[in-house]
Amino acid sequence: MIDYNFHLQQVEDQGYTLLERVVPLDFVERIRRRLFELAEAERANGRGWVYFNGTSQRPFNLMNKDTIFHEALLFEPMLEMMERILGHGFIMSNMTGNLLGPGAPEQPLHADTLAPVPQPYPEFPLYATALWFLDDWTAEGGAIQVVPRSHKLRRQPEHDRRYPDEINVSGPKGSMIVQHGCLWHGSGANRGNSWRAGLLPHFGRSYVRPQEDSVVSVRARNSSRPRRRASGNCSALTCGVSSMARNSRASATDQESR
Ligand SMILES: O=C(O)CCC(=O)C(=O)O
Repeated sequence: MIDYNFHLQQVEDQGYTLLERVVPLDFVERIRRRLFELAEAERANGRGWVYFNGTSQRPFNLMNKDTIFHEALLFEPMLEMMERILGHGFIMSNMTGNLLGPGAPEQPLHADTLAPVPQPYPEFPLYATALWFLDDWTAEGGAIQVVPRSHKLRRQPEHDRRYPDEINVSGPKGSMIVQHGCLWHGSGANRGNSWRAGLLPHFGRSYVRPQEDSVVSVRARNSSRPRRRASGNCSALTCGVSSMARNSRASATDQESR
């Protein structure tokens, strides 16, 4: 049983919460395998977004690349947390993978509230991110670093500055961090010898600008895009994953949506 009140309180107080071993491991393995296949194919066709001196890679726009990510979008504990943080009708802003290879340096700290939003940010979150651990995340192997309670400052950190109260948030494969869109964080340096994979769905309140315009970027012929069942013609990507989830707990890949 997930204690949502506890986790929501953690997000409010600390800026993040860790849901340990919340995603079934067979689902984690399927997502991880698909992400690495996509990454390899994108490198092979020259379109891979490789960064951190070639050590790491980000497959973007995952909703357009495999329906397994539609299943991920409908993962109930994540939706429940997002609805509590962002309110009814929240939208998916983006879904990317982050594959940190051995030798990846630490990422500059930042908050996931989009740049056009003026600072100080509002007292309530406009955005929130879920980070799925597709491997064990360890301090040695590049687990995320966060500055607890920094969301209360309602601004971005200073560029390229590190802060003394920064901590690693590590945990076993299948865990998930849910974080407030104003929390300062960044991926840690990967000093290990294996990859550290993560799935990073990003969400916003119903009225904010998403990172990615899914209406345009998810091809119409990708007919299994998750739908809000109430109206039947409105994509969950833009019209509120929360109402869609409430109206149907069914998976995005069921017969109706094919
Ligand atoms: O993968 C991670 O640990 C965090 C990545 C991140 O913060 C980001 O891409 O905004």
